[in-house]
Parts: sequence; C-alpha cells; structure tokens
Amino acid sequence: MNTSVIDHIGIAVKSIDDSLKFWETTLGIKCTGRETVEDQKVTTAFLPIRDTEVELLEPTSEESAIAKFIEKKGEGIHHIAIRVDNLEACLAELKESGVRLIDETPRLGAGGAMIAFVHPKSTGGILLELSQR
Ligand code: CMX
Repeated sequence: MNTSVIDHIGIAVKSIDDSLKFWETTLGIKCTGRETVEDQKVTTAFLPIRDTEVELLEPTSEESAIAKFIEKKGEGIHHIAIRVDNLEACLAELKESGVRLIDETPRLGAGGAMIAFVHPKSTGGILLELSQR
C-alpha cells in the first residue's frame, strides 16, 4: 500500500471550546479552522503540528459515532488517519486481503479529503482512517 504520513489523529471530545483551553492556551497549538460534517454528525477542529494535525471531534447528535464512543469509552483518541496517494487502489488491495472495511468506497470527509474507515476488528483495535488529500 502506498502510504505517506500520519495525516491526523482524531480525538473525541465533549466540547471543542473546552478542549481548546488545553490545546491552544496551555500547549500553544493553534486551531486553524472548524467544520461540521453533517453526515457524520460531528464538528471538527484542526490543529496542525508540522506535517500532521490533531483533529478534535465533537458530536452534534446523540446518534453520532463520536457520541457513542464517548459514552462507552470516554473522551480520548478515536482514530488514526494515514494519508495515501490512491485511496481506491488501497481499498481494493485491503478488500482483496480480507480486511474488514467500514467504507468500501471513498467518501468526502472534513477539509475536502476523500476518506474511508477500516474496522478496528481488522487492525488490532485501532479505528483506522485512510485519507487522500
Ligand atoms: N477505536 C477502537 N475500537 C473501537 C472504536 C474506536 N474508535 N469504536 C468502536 N470500537 C470497537 C468497540 O469497542 C467494539 O469492540 P468489542 O466488540 O471488542 O467491544 C467494536 O469496535 C464494535 O463496536 P460497536 O460499539 O459494536 O460498534 P459501533 O456501532 O459503535 O461502531 C464503528 C463502531 C467503528 C464501526 C463505527 O463507529 C464507525 O463506523 N466509525 C466510522 C465513522 C466514524 O467514526 N465517524 C466519526 C468521525 C468522522 C470524521 O472523522 O469525519
């Protein structure tokens, strides 16, 4: 698979405003933008750190995967995203290898990236996102 860098680390939070007190004020890492992803029922905030980003994820509905995650496990790291050059080819390769895909075809994610999730049951317990910018 043709991977490049860790694109971002997704962190589930109850409140982006509350979390930014730590990330921006304490750590000095500035948020460069927020975006609501309607179909995922989340608002995201991006904090670039060199070539990668921290993505804070706040649920906008109780139905959101992020709300369910926080209810079960509490706030914390929700997923890791790896940047790939050719997402469709990666998904075909993973499917061929018997990997359990959550998204069999790429879909539009935050920041205009095309993304797809891989199920934690196939990755040793990590929710993995593949992202093509
Ligand atoms: N990381 C690691 N493991 C996770 C997980 C996560 N984020 N979320 C769920 N799991 C584990 C559960 O603990 C459970 O394990 P066990 O069976 O050992 O208990 C297993 O996965 C199945 O979990 P579940 O609660 O039965 O299933 P859910 O209905 O919660 O669905 C998942 C889990 C990952 C399939 C679902 O959240 C999903 O499709 N996620 C992809 C979309 C997404 O996360 N969107 C939000 C972010 C959007 C964005 O970044 O733009």
